[in-house]
Amino acid sequence: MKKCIAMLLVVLVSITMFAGCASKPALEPSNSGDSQKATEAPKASGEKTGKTITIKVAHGAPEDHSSHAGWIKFKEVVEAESKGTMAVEIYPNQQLGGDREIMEGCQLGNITAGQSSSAPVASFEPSFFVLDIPFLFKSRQQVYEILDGEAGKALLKNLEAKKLKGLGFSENGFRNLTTSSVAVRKPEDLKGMKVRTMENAIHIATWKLLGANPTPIAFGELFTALQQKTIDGQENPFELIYSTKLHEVQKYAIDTQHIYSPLVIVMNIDFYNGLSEENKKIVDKAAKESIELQRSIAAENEQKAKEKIKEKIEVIELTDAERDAFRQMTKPVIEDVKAKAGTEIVDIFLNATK
Ligand code: TK8
Repeated sequence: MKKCIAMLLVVLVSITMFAGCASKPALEPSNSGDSQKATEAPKASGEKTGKTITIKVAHGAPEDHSSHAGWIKFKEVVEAESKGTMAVEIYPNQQLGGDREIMEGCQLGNITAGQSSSAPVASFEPSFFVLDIPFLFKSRQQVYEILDGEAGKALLKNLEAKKLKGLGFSENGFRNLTTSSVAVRKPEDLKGMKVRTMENAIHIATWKLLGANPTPIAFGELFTALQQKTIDGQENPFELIYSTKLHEVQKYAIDTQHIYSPLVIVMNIDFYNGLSEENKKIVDKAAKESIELQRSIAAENEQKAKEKIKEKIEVIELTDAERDAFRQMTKPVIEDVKAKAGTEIVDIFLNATK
């Protein structure tokens, strides 16, 4: 009889254990290397969950976008260099919200680290509006030199008063217009066009100057808005357009290259300051190597994505003269940028990009 009860207990325990493993957690970190259920993120100030410090990362791009590869690299370096005393969980593809929610989560500490295009960051720290000056940067090399130099470091430093440790800038890329019905070649073609913008006053002002009707919509709602034709067009780098299939609900892509979008890499500042000096160095190293890798993949993917988009829709390649017409028409927005970001940071960036 005792033997039967013991056997029954063993069977019961194994069923319970199997059921526990098989249940899909509501939110599963991507490529986290374990199926650990998404737990409440550790509070800021480097709280330790048992022996391991967990860094909960969020980003808004799909897993086949270069920014995800960047965060995988971040995870690899942190976990290897810390010999497992720090672990990174990655939540991609807007699982924890869009750019604004990710920034807010990092400020509060319920997300440890994440990324946002720089445009939404300007709502948290207005000096970032300087990055929304149309046609500011001439090339990637110029972007990296400036953002990795004193000017970029000054912007990141400004985030600290907003509870965010700026770890660096990775790459969203040069932004291009797509439209549902108009083969845009000159600003006049934009008259009255409902162009989706990010929630950023300078982007809105820029498209108004071009004669469009700018409509700020969260990135997560963009595909549906285009599909349902509640808006006529949008603008994003080719890699992101392709990886989120936006081109499949558009008719034209135009290589306006009108603004370069960096991705701002941040961490909750109390969490960062709560780390040991050694672990801070590991996070800094992981961020640097992650950004280097991500930028190289993003540069490669831009051309590949453009070719893939060409297979589905017409890609209009503007001549320098055609692109310059857009540049000239957007020049007045510089006054709005100075009013919001401050003349000092604007002058620094204008001098650096001459
Ligand atoms: C993705 C966003 C996107 C941005 C936008 O999370 O909203 O258009 O360019 O890349 O960061």
